[in-house]
Amino acid sequence: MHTSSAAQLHTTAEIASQPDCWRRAITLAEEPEVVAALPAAGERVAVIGCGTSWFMAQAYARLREDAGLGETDAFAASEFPFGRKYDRVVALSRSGTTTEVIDVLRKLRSNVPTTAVIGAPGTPVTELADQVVPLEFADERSVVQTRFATTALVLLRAHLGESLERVVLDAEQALFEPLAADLARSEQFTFLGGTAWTTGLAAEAALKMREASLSWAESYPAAEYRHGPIAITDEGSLVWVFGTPPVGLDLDVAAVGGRWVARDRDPLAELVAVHRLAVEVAQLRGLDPDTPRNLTRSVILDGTP
Ligand code: F1P
Repeated sequence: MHTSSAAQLHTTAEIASQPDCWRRAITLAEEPEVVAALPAAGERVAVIGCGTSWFMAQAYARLREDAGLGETDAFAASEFPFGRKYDRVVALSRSGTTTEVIDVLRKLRSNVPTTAVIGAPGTPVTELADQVVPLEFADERSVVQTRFATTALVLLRAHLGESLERVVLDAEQALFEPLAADLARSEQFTFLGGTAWTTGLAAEAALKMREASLSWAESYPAAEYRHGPIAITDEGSLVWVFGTPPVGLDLDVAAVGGRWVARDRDPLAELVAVHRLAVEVAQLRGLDPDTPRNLTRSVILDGTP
């Protein structure tokens, strides 16, 4: 099978463009129309998405709530609890065409204020949402999402009031630092969220490994790892933590033969390192990350008008 070199892939180019996209998002977060479209302090908010966008929703929801800005839930769009009362629903969608997201926005119309953060303007999600924050500069040709998702989360983090310049520098470092050669040869990948908001990032890291490289990849809150998942760890396992790990977990992983990775970098920048790892593992296995097996850029189900 012919595979492109990493340098020729859309996926690789999009991964490498993340620091530039993040800088644009940080600036955009200060625009008055963006500030007006995103949740105000004190609002009770639900954030929805599918796949990668759901995991970014999880990370944002926990960050917003922990910042004291209001109760914030995250849901896979397919599981939205219509019986609950929210002041605003935020939808994340790169494509703007995902059926489950469209269904929620259609049902909420005229009842709850909605905001969509999207990659592709002029799509059904932009027509259904009351307010739209377009990030078309971060849209992607790749099926496997990288930069749209992280750019949306940077925008949302900036809107929460975080200062993100160091995060961008961390991402630049994650792009240029060589990946240890043995990481890509792991047989099994476990990603852990060291702090509540990073569990969504860990889930996204595992999804990236599955989508791009067909790897056996799992994710958990870090403290849950001892409650069962440790059973699968052996000499072929990589255990990678995002954020601060529980004390002693590194020793527990080492004791069962796993390779432990924990770095003092912003967890979103660590996700960039996993993006690179996913491409590297795919290529080692003779796969083309630009044409992932069984996936499409957006899931559009039959019957979607
Ligand atoms: C998100 C998504 C991707 C997934 C797949 C289908 O869609 O679920 O995360 O990798 O390719 O689409 P979107 O609503 O963000 O466009």
